[in-house]
Amino acid sequence: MFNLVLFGPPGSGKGTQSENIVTTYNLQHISTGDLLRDEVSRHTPLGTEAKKYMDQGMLVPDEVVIGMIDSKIDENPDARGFIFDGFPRTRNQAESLDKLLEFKNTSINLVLSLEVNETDLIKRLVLRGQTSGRSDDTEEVITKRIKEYHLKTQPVADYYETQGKLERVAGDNPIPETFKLLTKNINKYLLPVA
Ligand code: B4P
Repeated sequence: MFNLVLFGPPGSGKGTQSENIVTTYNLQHISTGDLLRDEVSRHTPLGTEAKKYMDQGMLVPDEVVIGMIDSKIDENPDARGFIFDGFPRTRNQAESLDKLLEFKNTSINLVLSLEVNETDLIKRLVLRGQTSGRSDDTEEVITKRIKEYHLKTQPVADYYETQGKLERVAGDNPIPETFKLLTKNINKYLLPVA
């Protein structure tokens, strides 16, 4: 089994690149952002709780997100591997993921960190906000999300760097070029199927 974490600030292209990686390598995609938005749109108790944090640009509490990941892995016992998109976002989430995977006799193989400057991140997300209808894609909330990223999520990169699993990839090129850079790293571990 091959498990990949796609890491980076809001708007760095994690969701965008995951779509291509999933088809190229036949991996199971787990996006905590998508899972949370699905809960919000179905007005579940979890979604109602999560929305309060998301609308303010804050991270949803760890227990909520970790529980979702656990069930998603169990739903896909025959997966070739998983791509974790937008998770882990705190050191606590990263440690919990390691324990969870160890219990399932597997582990994280590679962490690809998409590096994009802050001006481009804001531009991309404001642009997406014009059509996405996402309540967290306004300039005010985006600024808070980036702050939250620096405070709570960036330490996750150090956590994986210490384990020798982190590779930094330039994320400010056009989408196909960024994809090529990502595949260069993944191909060292896994052959494409498409
Ligand atoms: P996410 O859904 O993970 O969203 P994101 O940070 O906006 O996204 P991403 O990096 O995937 O950007 P994308 O490809 O879409 O999180 C949303 C919220 O959910 C969080 O703020 C938090 O509240 C909550 N949450 C999620 N996971 C959590 C966790 N683990 N713990 C706690 N809370 C959690 O790209 C953005 C835009 O840029 C798109 O419009 C795209 O077309 C464009 N783009 C992409 N690549 C480009 C490129 N190379 N050039 C130009 N534009 C590009």
